[in-house]
Amino acid sequence: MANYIVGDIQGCFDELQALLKKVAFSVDHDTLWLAGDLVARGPKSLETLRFVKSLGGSAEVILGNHDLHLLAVSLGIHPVKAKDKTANILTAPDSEELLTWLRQQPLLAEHDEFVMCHAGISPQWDLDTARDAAREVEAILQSDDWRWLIANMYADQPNLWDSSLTGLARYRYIINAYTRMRFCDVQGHLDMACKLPPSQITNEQLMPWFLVPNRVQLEKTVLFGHWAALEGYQGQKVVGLDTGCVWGGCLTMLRWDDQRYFTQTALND
Ligand SMILES: [Mn+2]
Repeated sequence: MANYIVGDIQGCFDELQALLKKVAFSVDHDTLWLAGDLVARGPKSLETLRFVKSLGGSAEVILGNHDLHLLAVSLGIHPVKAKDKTANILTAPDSEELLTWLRQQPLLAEHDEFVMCHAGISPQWDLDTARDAAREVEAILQSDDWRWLIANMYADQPNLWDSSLTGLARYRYIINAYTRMRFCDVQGHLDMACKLPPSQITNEQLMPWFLVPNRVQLEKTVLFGHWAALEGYQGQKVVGLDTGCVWGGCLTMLRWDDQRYFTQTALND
């Protein structure tokens, strides 16, 4: 009965399988937690989606920016890019089934001791606010209005949470915080432009979201992916798990129950 958490897979299906083998993952007894971005850029996004869906209740999956982008591409809102290597998902016989399953996945998943999301938790949110925010957007993605939201989600503003935000402005902030956030300024405004590792930041006004001075302290550990340039991060109740497998790094898996890490270096395809 172990909980295994893995960062961004992005189609690195063979590396995921190698990790599961390494730990002798049991579909009947263990739970696999995946921190979003199952698809894009790596070689086997279709295989990854099919496999994770087949795990049913043994997998806890949350949505990343690439997962939402795939939904946008499926609607024709954005063109299919060859470099994403996701075109075969859209033409697969089970495409509809896979994409419907994907948009049923949450933005925030929860264990007694940790929460998991793709980019992070807004520094302005306590856990109750984070939960409510996730549930608001998830309800739309799971409804017939999902096309409207996906078509209109792309915008960098508003970049600061205000509980009085309504409609699209509110949803955009929630989606950006959960799936795209990396740096914030000292007041907690999200900065969507900078993708550098923190060590290369010369602008002292920017800091990783989890180091914003007045960030609300959460009672559970936050597990997140998305930020390959961090090359993994272990801070005070904050753990980054994206170690850039798709960029030639490795896939990282944390076994929560004994806090042991397992890694699989990128395999040549
Ligand atoms: Mn991402």
